[in-house]
Amino acid sequence: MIMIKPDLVRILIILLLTFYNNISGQINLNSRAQWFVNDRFGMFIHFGLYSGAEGVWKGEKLRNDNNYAEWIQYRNRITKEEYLTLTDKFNWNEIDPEKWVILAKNAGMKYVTITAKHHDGFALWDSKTSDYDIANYTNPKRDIIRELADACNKHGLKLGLYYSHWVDWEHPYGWDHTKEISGISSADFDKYWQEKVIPQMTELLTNYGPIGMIWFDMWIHHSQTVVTKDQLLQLKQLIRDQQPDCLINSRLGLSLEEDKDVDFQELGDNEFGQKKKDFPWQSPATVAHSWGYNRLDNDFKSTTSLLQSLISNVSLNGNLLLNIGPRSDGSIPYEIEKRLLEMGEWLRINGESVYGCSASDLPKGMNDWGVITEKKNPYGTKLYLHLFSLPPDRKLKLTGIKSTPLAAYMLDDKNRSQLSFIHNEIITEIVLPNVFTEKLIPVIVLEYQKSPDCVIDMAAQNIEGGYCLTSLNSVSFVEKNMLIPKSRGGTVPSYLSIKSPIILKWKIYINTPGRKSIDASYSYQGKALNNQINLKVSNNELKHKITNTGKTIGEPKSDWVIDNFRSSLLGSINFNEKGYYDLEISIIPAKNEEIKFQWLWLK
Ligand code: FHN
Repeated sequence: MIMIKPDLVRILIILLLTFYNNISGQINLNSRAQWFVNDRFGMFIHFGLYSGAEGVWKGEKLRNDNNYAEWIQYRNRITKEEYLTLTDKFNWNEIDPEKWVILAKNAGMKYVTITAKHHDGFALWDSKTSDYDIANYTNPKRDIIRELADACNKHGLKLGLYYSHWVDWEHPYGWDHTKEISGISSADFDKYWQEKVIPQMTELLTNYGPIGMIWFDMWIHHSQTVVTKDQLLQLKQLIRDQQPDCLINSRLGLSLEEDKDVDFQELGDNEFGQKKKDFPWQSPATVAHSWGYNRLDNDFKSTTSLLQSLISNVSLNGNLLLNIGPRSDGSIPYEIEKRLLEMGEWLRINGESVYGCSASDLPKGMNDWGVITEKKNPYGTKLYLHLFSLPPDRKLKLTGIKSTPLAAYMLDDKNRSQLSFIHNEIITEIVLPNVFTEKLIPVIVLEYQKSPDCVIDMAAQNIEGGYCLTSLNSVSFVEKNMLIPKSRGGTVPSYLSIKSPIILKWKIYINTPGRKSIDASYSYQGKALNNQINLKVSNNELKHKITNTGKTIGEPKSDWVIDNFRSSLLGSINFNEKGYYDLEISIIPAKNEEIKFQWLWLK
């Protein structure tokens, strides 16, 4: 029998991990952020005095429809003295931050970021800098940050700290938005900065062990605020000096162009990714609307849609930071806890398709049935197809991959029973099981010998086996100002505004030859009779006259008259053989009157 020395095993593991890290998909990140792009999913906690108000003050609801309960002091104009009476509402015997960490762990989250100090200026730790802290109002003294740090340590999660740096409603020289009326001198603001921000941040960075990230807030660039670039650089340097491995989010307030030394980009509240980015990024999101606990906020997103947000972000190289707002007794609203546990259940079985995954090379939305994540390892590459919708014929068509998979199976199938599939040039057609054991989002694994070759400029077949050809999946360049977004609540769809002749081209792959019909959807409000659409594919041509499409009612009984978008049959064309086809249309407005082109539909 061959004995392998433990040291050798260690070296082999390190080599393997190094190799793994080097080939992992996402580039343009520093080594500090490696864990972040691996972990993908974290918990945000908004907890503070506002949690005791629950979004209502003296019987009056929060004075803002966004339900942000943590803003109640500012919105409802509550004095500091009155606001402090909220401390009586807290049940300190019940509040146990370890329970939040356990929930995060069970939800499949890998890091926790808590509001150490939110805009109200109240510190959740025993701060030596200010008495406006939790230790001063609890007996025995509590230090939520210490307790959370210990719990994170115990359960193997990373700790992040939210710190509201330039907005502070407590300090006389911190910023609150009423100062837009009174103004504040830069000397006074700097007093706040040097007296409160720098010493408090030093406490957080030196007393609580390793901090995974400091989460700054407000999305505004410093040039539009009271805080200066120098102050932000001072703060950033403090973090780099005290905790070189700690990540800093982009809401610090320096643009990535002026200072590249920020570790990841934080998108807007509940803003999700739209396209693949190599630089690490994250969406902070809520389960309903409010961040702090608000008892009137009950518009909860479903578990499936929360999972879709997470997976879609990962499919574009992004993370999700999902928020809980504990009550003043520390409990988590059932609706939120339930969804988090269901997400955890899904991740326990399917997490392989999220953790350590990155974007595939195929563009977002190319395949309309769901999203794809990718994982490279020393033995090959796996693609994970997340099915958000199911094709009616149970045959899933993946368009855009040239390589033939070695294997296809459901991720939740321990036996890895092979799914049958046919691969045709750039379409992999997979026969789906009749019944899925996974009820929320089934995942198909496709294994490849190496990173699969992709063709990204194709218009894919959609779930119904047709092709919806728009300016977005065409290979032609179109001026940005011609792309008109949807309006009037989506009753006017997005379209391409055409006032002079234009040619649009698409590339498609036909895998089931035969006669296909082609429709076009457009709106035209003029009177000319010789507006033209000419379509060419292979050696065939179709000509169509565009006529006035009239008006319609967007919303019944609300005086909502909009331009009608009508779909017209252009004709049919025989596609004799399997293969690639170039399809082109010329749209020719007769009198430079606008034609609003929406799509072609080929099936
Ligand atoms: O004003 C805050 C808000 O209260 C909450 O903390 C969110 C979380 O992203 N950030 C700010 C608004 O963007």
